[in-house]
Amino acid sequence: MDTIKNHYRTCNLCEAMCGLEIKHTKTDVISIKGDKNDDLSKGHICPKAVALQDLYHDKDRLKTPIKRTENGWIDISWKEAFDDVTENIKSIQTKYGKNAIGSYRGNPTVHNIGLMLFGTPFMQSIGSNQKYTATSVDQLPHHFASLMMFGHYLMFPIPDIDRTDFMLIMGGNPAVSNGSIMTAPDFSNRLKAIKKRGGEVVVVDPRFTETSKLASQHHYIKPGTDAFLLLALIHVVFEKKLETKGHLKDHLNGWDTIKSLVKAYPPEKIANIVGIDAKAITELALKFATSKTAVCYGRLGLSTQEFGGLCQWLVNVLNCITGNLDTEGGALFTKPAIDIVGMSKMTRKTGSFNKRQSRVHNLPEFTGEFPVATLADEILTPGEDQIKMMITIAGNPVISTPNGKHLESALESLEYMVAIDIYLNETTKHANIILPTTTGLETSLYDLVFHQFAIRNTAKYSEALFEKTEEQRHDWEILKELTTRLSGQENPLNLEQTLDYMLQFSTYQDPKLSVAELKKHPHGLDYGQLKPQLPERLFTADKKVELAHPLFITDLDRLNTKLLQLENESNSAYPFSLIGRRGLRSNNSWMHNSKRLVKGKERCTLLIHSKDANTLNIKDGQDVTVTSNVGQVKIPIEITDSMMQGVVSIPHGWGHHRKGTSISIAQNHAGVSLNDLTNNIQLDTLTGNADFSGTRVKIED
Ligand SMILES: Nc1nc2c(c(=O)[nH]1)N[C@H]1C(S)=C(S)[C@@H](COP(=O)(O)OP(=O)(O)OC[C@H]3O[C@@H](n4cnc5c(=O)[nH]c(N)nc54)[C@H](O)[C@@H]3O)O[C@H]1N2
Ligand SMILES: Nc1nc2c(c(=O)[nH]1)N[C@H]1C(S)=C(S)[C@@H](COP(=O)(O)OP(=O)(O)OC[C@H]3O[C@@H](n4cnc5c(=O)[nH]c(N)nc54)[C@H](O)[C@@H]3O)O[C@H]1N2
Ligand code: SF4
Ligand SMILES: [Mo]
Repeated sequence: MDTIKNHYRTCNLCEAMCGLEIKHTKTDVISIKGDKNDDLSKGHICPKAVALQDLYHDKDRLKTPIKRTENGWIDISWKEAFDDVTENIKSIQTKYGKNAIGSYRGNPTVHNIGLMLFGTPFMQSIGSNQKYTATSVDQLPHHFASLMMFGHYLMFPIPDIDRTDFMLIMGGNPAVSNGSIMTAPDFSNRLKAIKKRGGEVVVVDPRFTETSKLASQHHYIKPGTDAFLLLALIHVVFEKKLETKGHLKDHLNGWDTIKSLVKAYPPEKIANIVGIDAKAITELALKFATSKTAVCYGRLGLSTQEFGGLCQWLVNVLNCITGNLDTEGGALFTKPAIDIVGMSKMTRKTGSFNKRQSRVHNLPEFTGEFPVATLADEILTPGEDQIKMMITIAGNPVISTPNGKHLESALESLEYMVAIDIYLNETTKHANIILPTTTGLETSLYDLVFHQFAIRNTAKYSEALFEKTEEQRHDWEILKELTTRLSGQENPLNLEQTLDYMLQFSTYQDPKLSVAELKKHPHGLDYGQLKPQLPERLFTADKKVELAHPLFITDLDRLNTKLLQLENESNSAYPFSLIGRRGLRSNNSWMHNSKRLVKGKERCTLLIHSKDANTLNIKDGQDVTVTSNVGQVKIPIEITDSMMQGVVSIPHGWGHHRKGTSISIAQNHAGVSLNDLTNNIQLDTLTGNADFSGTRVKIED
């Protein structure tokens, strides 16, 4: 009989970085449980981690390169695949120039150390400006606010949830998502602990969410109006003279500007706009400002709206003016073992904005990439620098970016496409060649990014559990091979050697860090709670927090125009506002091929309030047609009073009915794609981020 062993690793599926204890034989998983000795997660896991074994055994997963031919997909050798891809990159660049090659990198990139470390040199070897990632359908406004206020696009203030007395959660549902830009495994228990120690948690969301159920209070808000609420909260803080500069008193620019501009947003003026009464807004502001410590956390629902940039700025301002920026119990900056922010003192890579504009829609560059809103039109619009070839890496933009059908038709028109992915899915089916990679249990992991966003300073390296087969390649091996072929220079370092190189610069050297040292600590290393770091940590030229950057002040004009519009608007053609949601057993668009995760009752439903359902005369479970100005889907409804009236919700990441994919279980649980309704050119024009929270739709039976 095979011997049974225990393996310890970090789950790579979401940002929570849960420690796993996996009982296994040489080729099989026996059980996947939470690792009680993991310093950060202390035994917590969610159902997705258990499905890592399904991913490992999935028969639909690709193991060898495949090529699309007139007679369907055929297996080819790695050599043939690499030859084909490099020849096409070179010939397309010779014919049309460097920028004719577009790339899109998706979310799992950030959960994959190989893609993180070998992605940049690969991008450099292509040398194209046409770079896109999932950032611009996600956290771009956070980066924008950090760059403008703190001088570094990765300097995110992280809620100190284990010590705070008051947490205001806006546009995030961490009880399901397990937290984002806040690595805090077992968020639900940490939230309950706030209440247990006498604190409070308030959720502001158009849906009464799983997080709301655990909170002390919930306020429904009309989608897309959070910037007004934040301005009113700040207004009250100043009006009641509850502001404090605290330890940052000599390190703040723009204080008086903020104080005077918020005068225009008293709660009475914006109450109807946001859908929360003025008294409740005032009380919320008072509680926030008078709690010993407090923190406002705004996440995806705040970023992916028309004023995403303003929202993330105002979240930081609210924390700052109440003395909760860079303080224990407020929002703090991290200092993990591999400190990519700290290392920028050497590399000087602190982020950039608007150094150039996209060709078709004139959208601003951010830190070397363009907003994905323009990608389809960059492929479809003739002219110099038109994208003729796409490279997708760990991304499924047909499902995950607004107006997926438009992108689909754009991908069909390409001269050539290569996908580095594990599945033949809605996006990769458009490729000429798919280069499949190892994933999950077959890979090693060091979370370069999520240690940087964690509520404690930590380090952990996970070794691969199962050895890859002879035919398989790791992501980093594929990128390394392509980079060598394109640049003509071979990188002498492998994955562990590259990581070792970075560990030399670690903040913590007791014990001296190396991959070998980290392997001795399979439950991770904990360097304690976050500590205040300002002003030293700032990257702004004058070492001050920029509270009133002119770009935000100018963008307020756009917000004020919106205010007038909202005061006079009726949306009779599209009377409902559509938002998304996430499910505990779903991970963006790509984990629906696990039976364990998709079984049970239909989850891709349209949530609607009972009064709205009554008005429309529709019954629970009935199929309805939902139409926006870009598309239409048919979906069963689920009546629930957890929705705000006038707002409906479809979960993000479904829509696996498209022909020509090879994800058999997902195809049987297809659902519909939320992004067949959202509009690619509906944007937060300040940052270029997608605005899909609050898409206008009509519903018919
Ligand atoms: N309307 C709406 N749209 C949204 C959202 C929403 O809430 N509403 N959410 C947005 C957010 S937050 C995000 S992050 C994006 C996600 O957008 P994407 O990153 O484009 O989509 P994913 O669904 O994460 O797709 C990941 C792809 O990576 C592949 N993959 C998985 N593991 C690996 C691996 O180890 N190596 C490689 N090479 N490939 C791998 C999968 O097969 C899949 O094709 O979607 C965004 N889009
Ligand atoms: N189980 C699971 N976990 C995941 C993922 C997953 O797909 N499944 N995806 C991962 C990824 S890539 C990310 S980025 C994170 C995201 O993690 P979260 O930021 O927690 O994202 P969501 O769960 O989509 O929550 C967004 C919330 O915003 C609300 N909302 C929508 N519009 C508005 C608005 O205009 N104003 C306000 N105030 N609220 C609004 C929605 O109702 C929803 O409750 O989750 C990660 N974790
Ligand atoms: S919460 Fe996230 S990291 Fe933790 S087990 Fe679930 S998917 Fe993995
Ligand atoms: Mo995301």
